[in-house]
Amino acid sequence: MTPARAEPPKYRELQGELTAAGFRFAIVVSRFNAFITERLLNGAVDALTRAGAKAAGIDVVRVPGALEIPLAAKHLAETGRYDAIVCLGAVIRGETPHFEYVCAESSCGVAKSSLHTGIPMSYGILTVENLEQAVDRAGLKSGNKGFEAAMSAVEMANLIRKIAKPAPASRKRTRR
Ligand code: INI
Repeated sequence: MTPARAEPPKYRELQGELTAAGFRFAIVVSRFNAFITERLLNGAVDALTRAGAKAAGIDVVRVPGALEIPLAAKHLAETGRYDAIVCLGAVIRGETPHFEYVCAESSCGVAKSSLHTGIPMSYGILTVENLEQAVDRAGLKSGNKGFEAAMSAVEMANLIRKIAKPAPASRKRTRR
Protein backbone atom coordinates (compact mmCIF):
# COMPACT_ATOMS: atom_id res chain seq x y z
CA MET A 1 0.00 0.00 0.00
CA THR A 2 1.34 3.44 -0.86
CA PRO A 3 1.52 5.77 2.13
CA ALA A 4 -1.08 8.55 2.20
CA ARG A 5 0.34 11.82 0.97
CA ALA A 6 0.31 14.63 3.56
CA GLU A 7 -2.48 17.07 2.72
CA PRO A 8 -1.35 20.70 2.38
CA PRO A 9 -2.80 22.74 5.28
CA LYS A 10 -6.14 24.38 4.39
CA TYR A 11 -5.74 27.16 6.89
CA ARG A 12 -3.15 29.65 8.03
CA GLU A 13 -1.89 28.92 11.51
CA LEU A 14 -0.28 31.59 13.67
CA GLN A 15 1.60 31.21 16.88
CA GLY A 16 4.36 33.16 18.57
CA GLU A 17 7.96 32.00 18.55
CA LEU A 18 9.95 31.85 21.76
CA THR A 19 12.65 34.24 20.65
CA ALA A 20 13.19 37.55 22.43
CA ALA A 21 15.91 38.98 20.17
CA GLY A 22 14.98 42.45 18.94
CA PHE A 23 12.12 42.89 21.43
CA ARG A 24 11.88 45.28 24.37
CA PHE A 25 10.39 44.25 27.69
CA ALA A 26 9.43 45.91 30.94
CA ILE A 27 9.19 43.87 34.09
CA VAL A 28 6.97 45.35 36.81
CA VAL A 29 7.78 43.78 40.15
CA SER A 30 6.28 44.53 43.55
CA ARG A 31 8.39 44.93 46.70
CA PHE A 32 5.74 43.40 48.98
CA ASN A 33 6.97 39.89 49.88
CA ALA A 34 10.30 40.80 48.25
CA PHE A 35 11.85 37.55 49.44
CA ILE A 36 9.61 35.83 46.85
CA THR A 37 9.32 38.52 44.19
CA GLU A 38 13.09 38.91 43.82
CA ARG A 39 13.25 35.21 42.93
CA LEU A 40 10.46 35.65 40.39
CA LEU A 41 12.41 38.58 38.94
CA ASN A 42 15.58 36.47 38.61
CA GLY A 43 13.55 33.78 36.82
CA ALA A 44 12.02 36.32 34.44
CA VAL A 45 15.35 37.95 33.55
CA ASP A 46 16.88 34.50 33.06
CA ALA A 47 14.07 33.53 30.66
CA LEU A 48 14.29 36.74 28.63
CA THR A 49 18.07 36.71 28.27
CA ARG A 50 18.17 32.99 27.44
CA ALA A 51 15.53 33.64 24.77
CA GLY A 52 17.84 36.27 23.24
CA ALA A 53 16.82 39.59 24.81
CA LYS A 54 19.63 42.09 25.37
CA ALA A 55 20.08 43.60 28.86
CA ALA A 56 19.49 47.01 27.26
CA GLY A 57 16.12 45.72 26.04
CA ILE A 58 14.86 45.00 29.57
CA ASP A 59 13.66 47.64 32.06
CA VAL A 60 12.79 46.64 35.62
CA VAL A 61 10.22 48.83 37.38
CA ARG A 62 9.48 48.40 41.10
CA VAL A 63 6.16 49.18 42.78
CA PRO A 64 5.04 48.86 46.44
CA GLY A 65 2.55 45.99 46.11
CA ALA A 66 0.50 43.89 43.69
CA LEU A 67 -2.27 46.50 43.72
CA GLU A 68 0.05 49.04 42.10
CA ILE A 69 1.19 46.74 39.28
CA PRO A 70 -1.67 47.34 36.77
CA LEU A 71 -1.30 51.14 36.73
CA ALA A 72 2.47 51.04 36.33
CA ALA A 73 2.09 48.46 33.55
CA LYS A 74 -0.50 50.64 31.78
CA HIS A 75 1.74 53.73 31.85
CA LEU A 76 4.71 51.70 30.62
CA ALA A 77 2.63 50.28 27.77
CA GLU A 78 1.46 53.76 26.78
CA THR A 79 5.03 54.95 26.23
CA GLY A 80 5.14 52.72 23.15
CA ARG A 81 8.62 51.59 24.16
CA TYR A 82 7.78 47.97 25.01
CA ASP A 83 6.63 44.93 23.06
CA ALA A 84 5.43 43.16 26.20
CA ILE A 85 5.28 43.64 29.94
CA VAL A 86 5.90 40.98 32.58
CA CYS A 87 4.00 41.54 35.84
CA LEU A 88 5.45 39.94 38.96
CA GLY A 89 4.19 39.87 42.53
CA ALA A 90 3.27 37.64 45.43
CA VAL A 91 -0.01 37.77 47.31
CA ILE A 92 -0.03 35.49 50.32
CA ARG A 93 -3.24 34.84 52.27
CA GLY A 94 -3.28 36.45 55.71
CA GLU A 95 -5.81 36.85 58.48
CA THR A 96 -7.92 39.48 56.71
CA PRO A 97 -10.03 39.54 53.52
CA HIS A 98 -7.46 41.97 52.09
CA PHE A 99 -5.98 38.99 50.22
CA GLU A 100 -9.15 38.53 48.15
CA TYR A 101 -9.23 42.21 47.15
CA VAL A 102 -5.56 42.36 46.21
CA CYS A 103 -5.83 39.15 44.12
CA ALA A 104 -8.99 40.23 42.34
CA GLU A 105 -7.87 43.78 41.63
CA SER A 106 -4.38 42.87 40.48
CA SER A 107 -5.53 40.15 38.07
CA CYS A 108 -8.44 42.17 36.71
CA GLY A 109 -6.26 45.29 36.55
CA VAL A 110 -3.48 43.63 34.55
CA ALA A 111 -6.01 42.17 32.10
CA LYS A 112 -7.67 45.59 31.65
CA SER A 113 -4.34 47.41 31.20
CA SER A 114 -3.35 44.92 28.54
CA LEU A 115 -6.66 45.13 26.68
CA HIS A 116 -6.79 48.93 26.85
CA THR A 117 -3.27 49.42 25.55
CA GLY A 118 -3.02 46.42 23.21
CA ILE A 119 0.35 45.52 24.71
CA PRO A 120 0.68 41.93 25.96
CA MET A 121 1.07 41.68 29.72
CA SER A 122 1.80 38.39 31.36
CA TYR A 123 0.54 37.60 34.85
CA GLY A 124 3.28 36.33 37.11
CA ILE A 125 1.62 37.35 40.35
CA LEU A 126 1.45 34.45 42.78
CA THR A 127 -1.82 34.14 44.72
CA VAL A 128 -1.15 31.50 47.32
CA GLU A 129 -2.30 30.23 50.71
CA ASN A 130 1.04 30.33 52.51
CA LEU A 131 4.76 31.01 52.28
CA GLU A 132 5.57 27.39 51.46
CA GLN A 133 3.41 27.50 48.32
CA ALA A 134 5.02 30.79 47.35
CA VAL A 135 8.55 29.40 47.74
CA ASP A 136 7.60 26.32 45.70
CA ARG A 137 6.49 28.56 42.81
CA ALA A 138 9.46 30.90 43.05
CA GLY A 139 12.12 28.39 42.05
CA LEU A 140 11.62 25.34 44.24
CA LYS A 141 9.25 22.37 43.66
CA SER A 142 6.87 23.97 41.18
CA GLY A 143 9.34 25.76 38.92
CA ASN A 144 9.62 29.51 38.71
CA LYS A 145 6.46 31.40 37.73
CA GLY A 146 8.54 34.45 36.88
CA PHE A 147 10.33 32.42 34.22
CA GLU A 148 6.99 31.13 32.89
CA ALA A 149 5.44 34.61 32.81
CA ALA A 150 8.44 35.93 30.87
CA MET A 151 8.14 33.14 28.31
CA SER A 152 4.43 33.94 27.86
CA ALA A 153 5.39 37.57 27.27
CA VAL A 154 7.96 36.52 24.64
CA GLU A 155 5.44 34.30 22.86
CA MET A 156 2.75 37.01 22.88
CA ALA A 157 5.16 39.71 21.67
CA ASN A 158 6.02 37.48 18.71
CA LEU A 159 2.38 36.62 18.05
CA ILE A 160 1.17 40.23 18.13
CA ARG A 161 3.94 41.28 15.74
CA LYS A 162 2.95 38.44 13.41
CA ILE A 163 -0.76 39.27 13.54
CA ALA A 164 0.00 42.91 12.74
CA LYS A 165 1.95 41.93 9.63
CA PRO A 166 -0.13 41.65 6.45
CA ALA A 167 -0.80 38.07 5.36
CA PRO A 168 1.25 36.92 2.36
CA ALA A 169 -0.71 37.44 -0.88
CA SER A 170 -2.75 34.31 -1.53
CA ARG A 171 -2.06 32.55 -4.81
CA LYS A 172 -4.74 33.31 -7.39
CA ARG A 173 -6.53 30.33 -8.90
CA THR A 174 -6.39 30.43 -12.69
CA ARG A 175 -9.00 28.77 -14.89
CA ARG A 176 -7.72 26.15 -17.27
N1 INI B 1 0.52 43.31 48.36
C1 INI B 1 1.14 42.26 47.82
O1 INI B 1 1.83 42.40 46.80
N2 INI B 1 1.02 41.05 48.40
C2 INI B 1 0.28 40.84 49.51
O2 INI B 1 0.23 39.69 50.02
C3 INI B 1 -0.39 41.94 50.09
N3 INI B 1 -1.20 41.77 51.28
O3 INI B 1 -1.39 40.63 51.72
O4 INI B 1 -1.69 42.73 51.85
C4 INI B 1 -0.25 43.20 49.47
N4 INI B 1 -0.85 44.29 49.97
C5 INI B 1 -0.44 45.64 49.63
C6 INI B 1 -1.16 46.17 48.41
O5 INI B 1 -0.74 45.51 47.23
C7 INI B 1 -0.87 47.65 48.23
O6 INI B 1 0.49 47.87 47.99
C8 INI B 1 -1.28 48.50 49.42
O7 INI B 1 -2.62 48.24 49.77
C9 INI B 1 -1.13 50.00 49.13
O8 INI B 1 -1.95 50.42 48.05
